[in-house]
Amino acid sequence: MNPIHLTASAPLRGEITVPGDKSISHRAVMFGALAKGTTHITGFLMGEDCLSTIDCFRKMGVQIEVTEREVIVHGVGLHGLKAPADDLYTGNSGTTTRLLCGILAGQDFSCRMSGDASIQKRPMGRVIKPLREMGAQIDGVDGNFCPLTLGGGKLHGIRYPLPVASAQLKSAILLAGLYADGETAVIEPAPSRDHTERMLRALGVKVVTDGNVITLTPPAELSAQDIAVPADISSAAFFLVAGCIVPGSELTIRNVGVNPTRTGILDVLRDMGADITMSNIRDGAEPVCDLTVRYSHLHGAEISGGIIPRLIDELPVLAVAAAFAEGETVIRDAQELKVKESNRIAAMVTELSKAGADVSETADGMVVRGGAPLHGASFDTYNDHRIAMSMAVCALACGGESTILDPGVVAISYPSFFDTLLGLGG
Ligand code: SPQ
Repeated sequence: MNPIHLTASAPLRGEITVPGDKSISHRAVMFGALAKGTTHITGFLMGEDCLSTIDCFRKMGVQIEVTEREVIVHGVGLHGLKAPADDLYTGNSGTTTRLLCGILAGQDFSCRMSGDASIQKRPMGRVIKPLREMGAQIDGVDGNFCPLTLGGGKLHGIRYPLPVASAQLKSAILLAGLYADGETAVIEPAPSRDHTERMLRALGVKVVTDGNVITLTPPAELSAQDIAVPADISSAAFFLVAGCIVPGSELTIRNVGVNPTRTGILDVLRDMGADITMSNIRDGAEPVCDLTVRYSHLHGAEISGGIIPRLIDELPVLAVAAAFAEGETVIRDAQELKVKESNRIAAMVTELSKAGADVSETADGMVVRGGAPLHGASFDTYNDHRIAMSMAVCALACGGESTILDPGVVAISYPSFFDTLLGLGG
């Protein structure tokens, strides 16, 4: 895709719906494939990452129909997956790769799995270690990187303290636990997104959360349930920040998933002085509401500790908010950002500096001294969807023209991002 040019934006106004939640879309296909019966998924995210998940399950013999309205997964049951004829390719998707490790650990066939250049740099040792303790045959390059080789094994339950607050690691262990001969428990250092637990419960699996301990009892089967995927708060985040920093803006984002393990962005933006209101709140398998944001005078904040896993993917765009906020924002305890699709700390520090922001990298985060006017620049995207969208939001409030190089990477999680922006007057 050609570079995109952006100039300082007119006020952003209107109502939008952002695409379906990426984390829930992946899990809907995975759990639908392992269930007995047919799963109809509405609101599915047609982003490249979720299409990688569909592709992997098709290669393992699962029939998946994609129509304009819904995705239909014809479940094969817990023990119905077939050995793929080719290697499984997970593209750019950490969620597909790590959750599949858990599922493949329990199969009675062997296969290889890999992804793109970014996936081959992301740490898999954190998943390999507990799965081996459960009895799985799994290895990777230097014991840590893709391509991974996975072979079946007889699994037994473990009680495992997670070294990092990671929903992918937690989910991989719980998914392997579906195939174990006893209970599996994970102990979280801080709460991470709990979609796996909620969705498995809805499919009839006994998953008990007691404080920071989550215990799964292996079921005989999962029973299929239709799934309505809410809009992704991680995608809404770009418009929440854009609404705050582009003068005169007022916009509403409809039907956003506001699971409390994902709403750290709302807490921090409000703490920074953002005018954000929730309406039309509905409680279901996942709570949803409409979010309205108005242009706000932001001030700096400290973002650290237990809130970090609740906003880990929103930190790049929060760094943009910080650059337009009066005073200092300190982000700590966010070293996990270094092992995402790119090193998101280094990427944001470099790109915000190009716009003239006063920002410095620290060992586990960054310090942003905001409030001075920023100017347009040519921004790199590091082949990372969240960096591309964060810098596009930044460009809307910079003076002069900016360029987003390689903007096509937004297709990983939000293919229509630039169309939505244009529709709002951006
Ligand atoms: O799937 P992937 O590539 O890891 O995607 C990211 C993202 O920014 O879209 C992270 F790079 O989201 C992760 C998130 O950071 C999705 C996720 C999940 O669905 O379980 C959990 C988080 O990762 P982790 O490592 O903290 O568990």
